[in-house]
Amino acid sequence: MTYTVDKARNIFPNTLSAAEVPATITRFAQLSDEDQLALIWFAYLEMGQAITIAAPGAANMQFAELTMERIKKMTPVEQSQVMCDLANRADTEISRTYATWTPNIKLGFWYRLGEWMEQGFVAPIPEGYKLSANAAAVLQTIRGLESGQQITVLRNAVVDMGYDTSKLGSYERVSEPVVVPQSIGQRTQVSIEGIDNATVLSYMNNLNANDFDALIELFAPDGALQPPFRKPVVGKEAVRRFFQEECQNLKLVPERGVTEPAEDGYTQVKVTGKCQTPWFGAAVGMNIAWRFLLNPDGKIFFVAIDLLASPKELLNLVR
Ligand code: 45D
Repeated sequence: MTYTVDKARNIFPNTLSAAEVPATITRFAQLSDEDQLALIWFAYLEMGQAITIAAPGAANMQFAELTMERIKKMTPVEQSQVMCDLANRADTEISRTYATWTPNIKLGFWYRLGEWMEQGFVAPIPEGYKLSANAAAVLQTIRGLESGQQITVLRNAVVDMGYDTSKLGSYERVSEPVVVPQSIGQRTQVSIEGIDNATVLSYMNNLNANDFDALIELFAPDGALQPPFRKPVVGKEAVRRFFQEECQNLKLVPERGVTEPAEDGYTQVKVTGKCQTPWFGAAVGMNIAWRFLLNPDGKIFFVAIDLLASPKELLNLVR
């Protein structure tokens, strides 16, 4: 039997991902809208003391601008309502607009709102707001996570807000412009202890160079990519769109790996290392595993990206 995506998801089953992250998101989603907003505010303030977040570029912000200006002109009560509606996933015009944005636009929107809340242009979280016992417990859990896991919880909370896209019918996705790939002379090449597989090395180098055209050619037509805590994105066109929408300016720092034959002439490769997001740069190194399944032509049939449970997992290369 040849591989299916479902079967491929189980390669290297001993890989331990950070299960605390989806568990925390589930608990977060059960809180009231006010508790959710206050909790993120407190978590964000606390994290901001240890790590600095990069300001979003103008190119990312242009799409949120109209909505932001509209919010700025509202009364404080209306502003708070808009934020609660987003957390509630209510059916409002702003919640619908928000739902069409890619994750980076959503994050940029909240980044600016946070600044405006601090500066007094947008209604702040009331001083002395007291979290419910459940919300306080979720905040306590977040405090105990490593920084890569903390920012993943925050990102997921932001991505999940707004109206449900599956209820939108047909709509146009709003994403940032695609950056120009790095020029050949500026590119760096990764080296991975234990790995000389050309497809895997090219995957890392092309992603680091934002060269999504070359990157997508490494995939089989029915190839799939599974981001952390998400379902696989299946098929070359969908994977290409995912790269353009969510993978600009990432920095992959793979460290070591293993290669071994799999069934039917396929090859499986596990690599572990770090990954940086442009939002936090080198200040947050997320511990990552890449689990590749290459078809007999050396094309990527499947790759899963896992956020690892702990740094110890970086050394776990057993099958
Ligand atoms: O509600 O090989 C306020 C793939 C309070 C691709 C706020 C990858 C109110 C293939 C503070 C205002 C992508 C899968 C909110 C590799 C309120 C591949 C604001 C992996 C919300 C390696 C909150 C990439 C704010 C990875 C502004 C793992 C929060 C990338 C901002 C991971 C949070 C990237 C931010 C992550 C979080 C980025 C900016 C986890 C960013 C997280």
